[in-house]
Amino acid sequence: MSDAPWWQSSVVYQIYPRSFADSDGDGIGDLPGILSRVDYLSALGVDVVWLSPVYRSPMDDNGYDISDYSDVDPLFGTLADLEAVIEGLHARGIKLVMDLVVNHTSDEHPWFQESRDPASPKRDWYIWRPAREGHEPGTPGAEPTNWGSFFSGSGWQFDPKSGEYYLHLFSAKQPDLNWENPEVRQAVYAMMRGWVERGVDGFRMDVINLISKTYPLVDGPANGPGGLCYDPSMVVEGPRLHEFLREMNREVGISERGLFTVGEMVLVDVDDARSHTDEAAGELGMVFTFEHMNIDSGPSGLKWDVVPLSLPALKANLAQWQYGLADVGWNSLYFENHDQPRSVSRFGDDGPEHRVASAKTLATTLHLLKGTPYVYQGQELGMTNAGFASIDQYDDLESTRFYAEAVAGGADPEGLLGVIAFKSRDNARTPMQWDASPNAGFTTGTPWLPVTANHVEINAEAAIADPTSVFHHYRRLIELRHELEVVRQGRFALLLPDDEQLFAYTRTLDDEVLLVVANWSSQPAVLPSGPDTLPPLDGAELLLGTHDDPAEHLAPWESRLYRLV
Ligand code: TEU
Repeated sequence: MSDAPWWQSSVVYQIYPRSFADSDGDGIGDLPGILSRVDYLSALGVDVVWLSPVYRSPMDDNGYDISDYSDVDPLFGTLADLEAVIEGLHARGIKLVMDLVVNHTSDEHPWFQESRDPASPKRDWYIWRPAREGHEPGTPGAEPTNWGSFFSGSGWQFDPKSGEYYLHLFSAKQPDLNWENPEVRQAVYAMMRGWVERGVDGFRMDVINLISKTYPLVDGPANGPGGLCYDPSMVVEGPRLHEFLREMNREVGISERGLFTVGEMVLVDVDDARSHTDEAAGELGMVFTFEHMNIDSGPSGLKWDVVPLSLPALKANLAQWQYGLADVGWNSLYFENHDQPRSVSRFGDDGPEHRVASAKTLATTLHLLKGTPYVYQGQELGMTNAGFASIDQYDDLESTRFYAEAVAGGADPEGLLGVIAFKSRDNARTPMQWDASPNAGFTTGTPWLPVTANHVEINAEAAIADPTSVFHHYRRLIELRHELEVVRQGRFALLLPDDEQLFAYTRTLDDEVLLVVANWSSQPAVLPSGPDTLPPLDGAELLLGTHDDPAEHLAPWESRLYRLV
């Protein structure tokens, strides 16, 4: 065993509490629901649970708009319920990581309410600006800059109470905190220390590379709808980001206490990631990149501009991160979360013939890379996209606002619905499929988002009972990471970079070499042999495969893990 930090040997399971398990029949998942399922997590074998926000919130963005950082929202239960979840997980050797959303608060947070008064000592806790010079405050075009919000429309909201605008990079109910103000930073660190004292093992930090803004705030290129600037490079990686992250690490004792941290970072590249996750920097354990999530986006880079996935491009990107963080820093590994569609529908083949094999092969490919893998609830079952056909079925503000704005701009509603059905965040937010009963065992009431009809077949109960299920494949991959140092720390090398069907790579530690070959297509694939292809397989030991009786060819979506001799 190396002396690497504990989280480098871990697999994380993300719970989106609203959609995981409902104990009281109100149709919304809650903490007692999570507690009732901890044995399931233990059976899967994960080491860490990342809990999306359960704090008090008006739920404009399902809890990513927080009005009280130190309490649990009654929708999800009580502080005592959260403590019971922490105990239940710890008793099974599973750690708990909380979501930390501190780029912004809710507009209903008392800090913001106070801040609306220009005479308040909290005025400077948020980012207030007067109207653009020569413009009447509150009139079209008077916003202080042309920045668009990530959720459509302007990133500025006029507050008639004080006649000024506040910045909100997300919804108007998510005002950005002013991290230049040391009182803001100290309030955040004190809150984090409070959670650590309650037994929390770390933090997933929401859009943390947006906290340092580049001043003065100025107009950017008008490259978006309505002449707004949709150029996130204006707002990421500001000049004081490293300083703030180091200060946070010190003040909360992140490195000192061995806490788990992952920073969600919009537009982060490998060099930035290395600088933030270099142990010597004293900042973060790892970051979430978005780069591989944008490979099926067109030249605009916008998520709704969908193009077919290029496998060589995806491989090149993942390899770049593997190589870039090989010696310094650490990777997070994910294909899904609560903001992304289901990977089996997006990158795999979710039809009846290939769903199981493709879900397993995506898992094989991801979990045998070097880094910390993340499983998003239901991914281990091969849950699919929601298949909504009408805009009324969607709940997520990102999807509904994009639709409204695009329809107003003259876009074809049918075309929009197709794109939204493919990419909407609600695809990941449909209720967890526990069993074949009418509400999938998620709730006894009416679920807040429709249960996917395929739960009759795709559910945890059926998966646990079937040794060939996607669930058991994940369980085995997690076990392999725990068993083999080469999976945890081995050096990565990409093979067949230009192959349109095969994803192949090796992992090497001392004289142990693992080979992963995965057919990322719904057609059979020939295993190439000869120079510059795959290493010889003579005598190789098959450690894990998706299919029985492996043949010379790979079946559609077949993947194999070999130990070479
Ligand atoms: O997401 C950050 C983010 O950039 C998203 O808006 C992302 O661009 C979008 O979801 C892709 O579809 C984080 C949280 O993960 C997300 O749930 C929140 O809505 C957002 O921050 C605001 O807190």
